[in-house]
Amino acid sequence: MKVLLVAPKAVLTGYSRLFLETDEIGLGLLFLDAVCRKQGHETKIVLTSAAEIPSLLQEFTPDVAGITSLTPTYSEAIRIGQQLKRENPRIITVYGGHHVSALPEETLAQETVDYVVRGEGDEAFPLLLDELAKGNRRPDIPGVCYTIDGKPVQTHTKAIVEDLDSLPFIDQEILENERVFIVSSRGCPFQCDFCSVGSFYERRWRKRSVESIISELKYNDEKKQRQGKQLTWVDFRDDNLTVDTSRLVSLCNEILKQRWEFTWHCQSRIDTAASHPELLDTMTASGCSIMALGLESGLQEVLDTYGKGITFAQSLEAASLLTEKGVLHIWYAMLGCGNHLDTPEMLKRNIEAIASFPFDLLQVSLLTPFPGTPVYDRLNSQDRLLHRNWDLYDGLHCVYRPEGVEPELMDQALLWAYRKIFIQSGIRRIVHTIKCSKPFWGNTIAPLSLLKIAWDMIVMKRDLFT
Ligand code: B12
Ligand code: SF4
Repeated sequence: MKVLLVAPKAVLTGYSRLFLETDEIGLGLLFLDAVCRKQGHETKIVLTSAAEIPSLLQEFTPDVAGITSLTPTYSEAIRIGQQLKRENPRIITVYGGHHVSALPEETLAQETVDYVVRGEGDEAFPLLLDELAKGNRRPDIPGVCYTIDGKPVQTHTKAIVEDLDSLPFIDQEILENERVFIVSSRGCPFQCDFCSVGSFYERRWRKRSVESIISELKYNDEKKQRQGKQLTWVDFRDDNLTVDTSRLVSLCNEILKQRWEFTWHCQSRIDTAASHPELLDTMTASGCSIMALGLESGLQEVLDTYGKGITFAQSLEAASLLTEKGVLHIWYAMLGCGNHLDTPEMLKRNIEAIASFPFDLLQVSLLTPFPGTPVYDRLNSQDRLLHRNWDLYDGLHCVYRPEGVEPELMDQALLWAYRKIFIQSGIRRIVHTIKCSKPFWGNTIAPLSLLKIAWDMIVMKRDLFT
């Protein structure tokens, strides 16, 4: 079959230009591309918008379109499906990703959605293609949902891959990126209030063997060498690379044995980063140079309501340990908690605590209730979601009714936080941030947007909380 794999471009509003210009074809589609090609299907992957569909169909006429989306790209994903059907009603549309997995019924209610795959598509999608090729439009495959006489079926099932080592390697060249991306494990054993990873994977953390990871690295290294290039940067896209510390030590030792010269980058939880200095030594010896971690909040009482099981003191400890070991540390923090702690006083204290935190790089967002998360279920059942304009569920707009402040104040507080963190902290912090962001220049940072937000921060002089 001819399969078009589509990543929708985000609709950019306000400050989303700063972050979402990092639009990229997610690895999920690359996995689908690899399994489809292994089955003998012809594929084409695109990052596109609904407006570009007519010209795209002149080059490639698919039998099936597999469309991915996150919450902020869901509406565009639907528009893309509508445009595809308008151009050629015979194209079968299949949707997947975090948002539609959490809301399969709502997605199937759209006339132009033929199938929703809940969970991981690596096995379910090729099975669906096989059945469609045989003319079976109502297959019985876990995770594959559709409607019969307008009623959604199979929506309680989910596809989870048991053996990650069985999946083919992805084609990294599609991304045209200096980095090589590796997913060495999937899922997360935790369930934080704000995060859709725990529920999407049903809290099932699965790992690949060290042999499988090393052979994927070798495969990419050799490919680069044949092209006269070098493997310089490996980006582990696991949600938490340090879940199984003994596997990680074996992986680091194998990387060392191969005498590779690349540096690598991962995400972790502060409790592992802060409590295992010897693990950090092994990681840095094998090339770990950047680590991203969730600070989440500067206030312990807020952290306690997020259910992550971490403390602000642990984050401070982790930051100083990482600095000592020479690892660049990137942190993610949020404003808002969707409960009684959303007050002007708490917002102010949170911003002050985050601003005084010794980060190398930092991204602050507003708490966003993504479907599938406990905070979404809570706010939805309390009827406190302001709207379902998914384009604005991007971490930069307040989309729920906080208990103690106006939503508009939350929106302004985000800009105020950046002002406090960068402008008021003085020139040393700005210089440090610019220096630390160097590895990402030209990669994920949009310079014009950065100038725009910097300008807005400079002109925003009024203290929101006085
Ligand atoms: C790497 C990453 C990024 C990268 C790349 C994004 C991308 N498009 O994948 C960057 C930095 C750009 C990014 C940005 C953002 N991200 Co992000 N990101 C991740 C992260 C850590 C890993 C993604 C990944 O590679 N997964 C591994 C692959 C294999 O899994 P997958 O993509 O989900 O695909 C599988 C299934 O979903 C399914 N599937 C997916 N699509 C399809 C399609 C079909 C047809 C089928 C059949 C199946 C299928 O099968 C795939 C194979 O198993 C995830 C956390 C996570 N574990 O998913 C957060 C995550 C996806 N990000 C999230 C968010 C919120 C964002 C931002 C909004 C943050 C911000 N404010 O800047 C932006 C939005 C960007 C955009 N334009 O939409 C949320 C999404 C929640 C939601 N419901 O939308 C997540 C889940 C994190 C979280 N803690 O909740 N992100
Ligand atoms: S925030 Fe991190 S630890 Fe918590 S559920 Fe998400 S991935 Fe797991």
